[in-house]
Amino acid sequence: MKKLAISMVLAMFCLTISASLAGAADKTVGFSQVDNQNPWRLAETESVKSEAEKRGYKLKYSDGQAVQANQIAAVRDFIAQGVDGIILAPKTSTGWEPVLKEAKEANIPVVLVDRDIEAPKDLVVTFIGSDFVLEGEMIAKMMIADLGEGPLRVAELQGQPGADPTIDRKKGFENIINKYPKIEITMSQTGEFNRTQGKQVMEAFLQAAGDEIDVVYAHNDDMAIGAIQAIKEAGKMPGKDIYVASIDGVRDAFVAMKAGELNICVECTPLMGPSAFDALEAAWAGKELPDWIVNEDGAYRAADVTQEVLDSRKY
Ligand code: GYE
Repeated sequence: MKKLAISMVLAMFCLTISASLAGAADKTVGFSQVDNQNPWRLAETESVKSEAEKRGYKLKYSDGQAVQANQIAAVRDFIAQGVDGIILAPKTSTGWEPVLKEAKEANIPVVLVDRDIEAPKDLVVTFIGSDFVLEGEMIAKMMIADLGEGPLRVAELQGQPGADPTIDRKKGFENIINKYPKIEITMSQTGEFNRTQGKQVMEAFLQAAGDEIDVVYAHNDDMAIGAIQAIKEAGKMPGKDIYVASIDGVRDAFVAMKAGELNICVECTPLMGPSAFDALEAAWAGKELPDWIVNEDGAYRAADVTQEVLDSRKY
């Protein structure tokens, strides 16, 4: 009797396991990525891909090559193929409503990762990402703590135009510096969130008024790393002659901080695979989620970066 009961329990247990595995294997998820132009994006792509594999989902992956129209076409394609869920890392904050309505009509839940959009909240399950206003504010506060209340002339390297982190990282930084009349942004241009363009813009800034730049504020690490190279090539010392600040926390930024060439860096995690699939699973189970799942970010100064800190970085 006892033996029979145990084997029945065992059999049921195995059935449950194989049923849930079969459930996962049956499901297909589409992931529309903005681009893969920098290590942060590569880390995010890898996080989503490896989590899909871990949980047994089929993943359809599309690289938008930094063009929003490509991403809209990819989402439409996912809908036409009848995927069970969509993970979207949207390039810009506007222009998504029509395609998101199509997904909703097809009953396909969409989870936004890393950038938020301007659209009615009921069109998406949730937005998973950092507080970009806070990141900009943290940069400004650390800069002022290090350099004082001015006069300071800041050259700003903006991210992709119209992207949520570009808008909010600028807003956050200005929220703080606007309280200090002697701190001003004297130059500001997009470097598109990549190293090559960050370097080119910084070269132009240096040529125009190299001796009048006290600070470089880059909306992401890759542009800061490009700028650091430009500063060196112009015969100046990044981190000393010009204070350099950026956001993301990729490994290369930690290397640059350890070398004293990047002064401060605010983290912004790209490791969103696990929370993105948690959100989709909640949506499939009919559970409600908050509009925004906020990722917590740390902040670092060059002096904090020991070899141990560098070795502990996950992206
Ligand atoms: O900072 C940048 C990337 O949207 C938060 O986009 C993300 C930003 C990140 O390409 O490196």
